[in-house]
This record gives sequence, C-alpha cells and structure tokens, in this order.
Amino acid sequence: MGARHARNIGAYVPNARLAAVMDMDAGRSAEVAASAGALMFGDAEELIRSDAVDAVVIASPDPTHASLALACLAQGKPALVEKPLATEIADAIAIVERESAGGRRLLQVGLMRRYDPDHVAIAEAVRSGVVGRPVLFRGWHRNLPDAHPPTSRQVLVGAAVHDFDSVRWLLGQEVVEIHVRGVSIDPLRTDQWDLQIVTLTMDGGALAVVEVNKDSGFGYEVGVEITGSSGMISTPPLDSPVIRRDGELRQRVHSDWLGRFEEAYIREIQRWTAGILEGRPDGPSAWDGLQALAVALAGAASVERGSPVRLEPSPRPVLYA
Ligand code: ISE
Repeated sequence: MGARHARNIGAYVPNARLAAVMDMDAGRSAEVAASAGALMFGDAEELIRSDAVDAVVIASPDPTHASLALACLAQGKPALVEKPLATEIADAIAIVERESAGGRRLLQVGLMRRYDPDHVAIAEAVRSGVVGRPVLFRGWHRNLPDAHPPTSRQVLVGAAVHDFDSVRWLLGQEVVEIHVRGVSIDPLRTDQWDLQIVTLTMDGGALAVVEVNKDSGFGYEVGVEITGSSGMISTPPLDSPVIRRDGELRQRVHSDWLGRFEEAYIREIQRWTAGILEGRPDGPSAWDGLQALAVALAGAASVERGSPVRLEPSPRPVLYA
C-alpha cells in the first residue's frame, strides 16, 4: 500500500513530493526512494522527526499504526494513517485524546471508500432524500485468499473496518449492537471464519447486514445497497465489458482493492494534501477510525461469545464535531 501511495504522490499530486521512505525491506525501500529521488531511513520514528519531512503516510503493519500516529502527533506533523487506526481500543482512545488536547486535526485515516465515486454518489443520493429515510444497509466485501490467511478477528479489525465506516457514513447513524456469525471455507482452518455475516443495529433504528468473505474463489468485489422508506439505491454493477460467447455471458472482476479503488486512492491523497495546505483537513478522522475499530472489536467479542454484543456510546470530542 505504501508503494501505491508513493506512486500516486509522484503521478497525481502536484503540490507534494515524496521526500523520504522507510520500509522493513531495505531493497523495496531503495527502489521506491530511487524512483522519486527521496531520502531513505532505516527507522520510522527518525523519518517522522526529520526536518525534510512535512507530512507522513503510515502504511506499515497494522499493529504499528498507533505508535507511529502518536509519534506524528508529538511532532505536530499531519499523517495519513492506513486503517485500522490501531488494533487495540486503548491505543485508538489515546490517539483521539492526544489529538483533541492539541486542538488541531492532524490525522486522517485511510478509509478510502469515502473517495470512491460509486460510494460518494450513494452518500449524496441518501443525503438528498431520494430514497427517503434509510432503513437497511446491505454490503458485500469479497476477497481472494491472502498468502497468510487472517484470523476471524484480523478480518474484522483489518478489513471489515471499511464496512463499519461505510455503514456509519452512509446511514449517518452509529452502531449500537453487533452480531457476527461465520463459516470456514478453507478445510484446514475450521477454527477461523473466512466468510462472516455481520448484523448491525443502528442508533437511528436502521439495520445493516455485511458479508465479508476472505476466500471468494473468484476475485474482489465491494458494493452496497441501501433501502430507504421510499426506494432503494445501490452501487452500479461492474463497469467492465460484458462478453457473450459459447453460450455464456462473461465479465471481468477485479483481483484486489488496488484495481477496484484505484481512483479512490488517488482522490484520497489529493484531498489529503490539499486539506493540509488549506489548513482544513476534512477526510475521515481519528474519531472515525476509533468508532470503526470499536465496532470491529465488539464484533470480535461477538465471535468469541457466540452472541450479539452491545456498544456503549462515547461522547464525541468538540474537535470532531
Ligand atoms: C485490505 O487491507 C484493504 O484495505 C482492502 O480495502 C480490503 O478490501 C481488504 O480486505 C484488506 O485486506
């Protein structure tokens, strides 16, 4: 993901320049740094402290996001933190408290669906009232298997956070209860669920059902359908050509998120840098990151207990009003 952000900065963000790179894989780091004439660091915190760096993109392994985000806050440097904001709730709360205490939004979380033209069109239509009051969100999030298959919890925290953010954003309501059920697809991992069906109850009375499949067997697909009191709206079907041949209809699907959300990642980084320069960041905030993580972790508790789990509402700090 870091390499994709680096490419996008070079190709699509005229108001920013890739100044420095750090990766655990020094070869990879050298390749990306050389392509942009950037400095190379062997330590992430050193990079964050460097005077050569004005703003930071954190695209490191999930459990390292929180400490690096805190390091950016300590330096007063804006950061685009890949999702999840943190993997433990206490760390996400600490980030929100630290940023709030500073009185200035410095962090944006990489919940890039908010920049996907299909999702933005749904958000605008729902806000316009064209389908009436939203009552049901139905989402699907299907992946090809990872080389290192994640646990049920890792899927909720590292992948389904996108869906939890979409539900909050598109319905304009907060989650009050979550129930997760699932199925193992890989016969060698019967203790983990590759396909999870998440049911959410929202504080405005709406319901949401999200299918998160990490072993689709056919490709990558993300979509959403919202039922309102006077109609329904859904993301369009695939935009690839439909081929009719040999008694079949065929259409190509994406293999991963880099293809499906190509445009979203470009718009995300363009808007992030523009927001920094204008002094008014407006992308998904640390608060949004905390809320999505809280839902994911309540989901993990639901998996463990085998029953629905309630979420306690927390007061939104003024910085995120
Ligand atoms: C990945 O990390 C992403 O962020 C993708 O958007 C998501 O669809 C995928 O499931 C995650 O593993």
